Amino acid sequence: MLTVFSEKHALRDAKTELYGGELVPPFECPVRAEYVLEQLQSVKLGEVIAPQEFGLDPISRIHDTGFLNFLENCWADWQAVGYKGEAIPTVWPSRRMPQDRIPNHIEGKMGYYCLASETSISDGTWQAARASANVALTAQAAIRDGTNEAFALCRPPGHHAAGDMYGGYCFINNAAVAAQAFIDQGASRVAILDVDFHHGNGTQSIFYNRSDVMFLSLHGDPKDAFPHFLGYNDETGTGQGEGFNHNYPMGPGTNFKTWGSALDDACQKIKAYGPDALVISLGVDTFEHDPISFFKLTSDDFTRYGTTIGTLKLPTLFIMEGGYAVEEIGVNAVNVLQGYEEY
Ligand code: Q9C
Ligand code: ZN
Repeated sequence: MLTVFSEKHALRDAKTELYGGELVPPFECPVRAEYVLEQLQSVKLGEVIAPQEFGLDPISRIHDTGFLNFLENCWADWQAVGYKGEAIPTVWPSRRMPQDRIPNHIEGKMGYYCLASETSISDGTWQAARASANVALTAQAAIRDGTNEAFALCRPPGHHAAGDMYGGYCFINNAAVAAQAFIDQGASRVAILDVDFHHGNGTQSIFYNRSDVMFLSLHGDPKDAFPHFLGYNDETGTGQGEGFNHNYPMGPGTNFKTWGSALDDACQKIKAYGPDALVISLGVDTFEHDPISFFKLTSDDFTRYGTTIGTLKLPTLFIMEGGYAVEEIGVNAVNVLQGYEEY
């Protein structure tokens, strides 16, 4: 399988994550991508190429211009105020406050454009996020040009990022940008299957009123898991999009028996939808030893479900999302890709 990878992922190297009231080293760290790269090279999965530059146009199809300008300038603006630490918001437009005023001060801007404050912004974040989107778009272009499957080794991840909000370690929604590129190049329908442990709130919100992109997500029940405020199974889409959003929230301790049944159901819906392309938001934080998640998938389960995805026989773009058991992240991610190829 073709892999796209950018060394520039390493520019995303924040020193802090707000976790349990402490500032800790981020779970979403550069070594994650290095371990996945090492593993796919050691099993000789296939060619690894660097991304092309696509510019902001395909990103602007998904993200608000004000939001992208904010991301680009956030770190400079934060430093200009004289703050010493990494950029973390402290205030939000919460209930009974207007949702449409954008403050001038960086402190207010951060709250306007942020959905969760664990994710610090620092030097290089924007550059790495741009490179990550280029990785997704390069893999997407390979599929458009006739390659059946490709792996975008994206970092930072993307599925929590909405049209105008970052958070959950995500800045640009790589899966959404790639799905939109398929549509813009003539695809009638695209399905996005999100198997990351966390609900893909950003992707869901981006396509919620559309029927040309179906979104399906298997994830920890938001009653108990991040992002806590989206991902319930009664969220089925609105307007034209009604019936094109499918959530499978599952509780603590969920094993492959339960998770695999949800995947089978999702695959039936994808088959019935008949998409021209399938985008997989591939997070491997469903792993039994993941430090911030509560599913119980084993390394072998990743191979098994890769094969299930392969049985759909669709042009498939895998996009790296989460996974924080860093020692095993390479094996688990590459197992999915090898399982897919086994079919
Ligand atoms: N107690 C992705 O996997 N905080 N993002 C979780 C757990 C945020 C995960 C706190 C998790 C974000 C791409
Ligand atoms: Zn996740």
